Amino acid sequence: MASLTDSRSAELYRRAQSRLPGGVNSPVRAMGAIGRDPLFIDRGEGAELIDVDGNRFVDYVCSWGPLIHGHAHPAVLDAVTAAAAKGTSFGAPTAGEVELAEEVCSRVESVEMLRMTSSGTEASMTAVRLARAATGREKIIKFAGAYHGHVDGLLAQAGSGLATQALPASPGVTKGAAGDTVVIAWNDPDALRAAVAEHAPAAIIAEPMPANMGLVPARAGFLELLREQADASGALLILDEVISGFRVARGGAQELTGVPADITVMGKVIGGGLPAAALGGSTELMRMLAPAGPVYQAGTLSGNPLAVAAGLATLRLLDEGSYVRLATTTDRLAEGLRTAAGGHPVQVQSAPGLLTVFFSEGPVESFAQAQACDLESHAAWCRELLGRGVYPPPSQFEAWFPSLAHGEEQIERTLLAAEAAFAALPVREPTA
Ligand code: KE4
Repeated sequence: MASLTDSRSAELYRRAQSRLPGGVNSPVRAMGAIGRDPLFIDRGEGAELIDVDGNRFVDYVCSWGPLIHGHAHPAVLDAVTAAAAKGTSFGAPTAGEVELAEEVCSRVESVEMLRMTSSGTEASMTAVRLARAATGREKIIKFAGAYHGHVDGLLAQAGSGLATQALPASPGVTKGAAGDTVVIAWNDPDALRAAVAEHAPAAIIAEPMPANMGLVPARAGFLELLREQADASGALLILDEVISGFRVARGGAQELTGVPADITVMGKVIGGGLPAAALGGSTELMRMLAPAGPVYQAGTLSGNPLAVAAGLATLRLLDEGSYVRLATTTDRLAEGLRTAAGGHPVQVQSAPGLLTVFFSEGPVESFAQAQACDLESHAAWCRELLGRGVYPPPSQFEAWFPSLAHGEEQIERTLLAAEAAFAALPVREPTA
């Protein structure tokens, strides 16, 4: 086992646990899913993280997606510094918010107007409220394994039978809140048709490139079926592009797949590492939001000038060449990881700017198949990677986020570490 000096992290973790639940401000950071304590980070430099003990890592979390240019990009820092020098928040409209809205609308064809929020959770919560207001209906169909933030109605898990009312997925979520949600299996056309026919929903909400059960792309024709079922039933299609937006292509998954949303949820890259998210759609639909319309929505720091500056700088650095480069880096990494795995039964599933290494004998096309992965081997492999200077997302149900700062040197280091990490694992015989 490659070891890590982590005494300062351990000391900080000890203190953190007495003041922060689980010692962290977001659960996945605690690294419980890979069987170790969290590392506390001192700074980021391009594609790399340096923790408080001075350990240096090639980073594949990159703040869970926002840092498409890597850590501390000079252009982003300059923009944020300049904005901060003018004040950090006004509670009044600014030019930057107009510019960012225009930039987003120029990229995502289905978005004619948007409302900013401070988190993806708020944006998806608002998208659901807007869909219910626009249709006068109540039910929402979502997919098992998809994550749209921690809003009560979407913290729901599949009910007992096919396409029945969902059950709370967390204590504190009421049956009432979860009961208006129907959870069905991803990539299951029959379940989708049955749920739409039975519930005539206000909306179908989906990650067009699900990355919260690990990366589990839609099977051929499935996204088109979402669009077709929404149109046929009068439901709205909400595509949650918090991860895929501005990452998999200039116009996100909708550009790559040609399947448009009625409402698009955006986040991460749009804020360049500062708190910003948004929902967008047609002018007619978005004008239902207060104060233009009756659907209430608000936020003290929505469209915050520093987050807008970071987001604008980030988006303006992203040209067509960026997406070619990010896709090439991702393909090189995915192919190299497949080779590094040797005899281990792993599936490396990838899309431009995203990949997941599933410890599975076969392709992963649903949440159930993701849950059936060899989580113990995945955890051990991640611990070995950390001991060799690579910082993977600490959960089988997350994606790797390569950035434009990941150059040949970082990829080489990653693949050497991955090969050694695989070699350090016992090869498990395929299950009968
Ligand atoms: P936030 O509320 O965390 O800004 O966004 C929620 C959200 C919405 N939609 C999608 C598709 C998302 O992936 C997320 C949040 N992503 C996780 C990582 N998979 C954030 C990391 C964390 O929870 O700490």
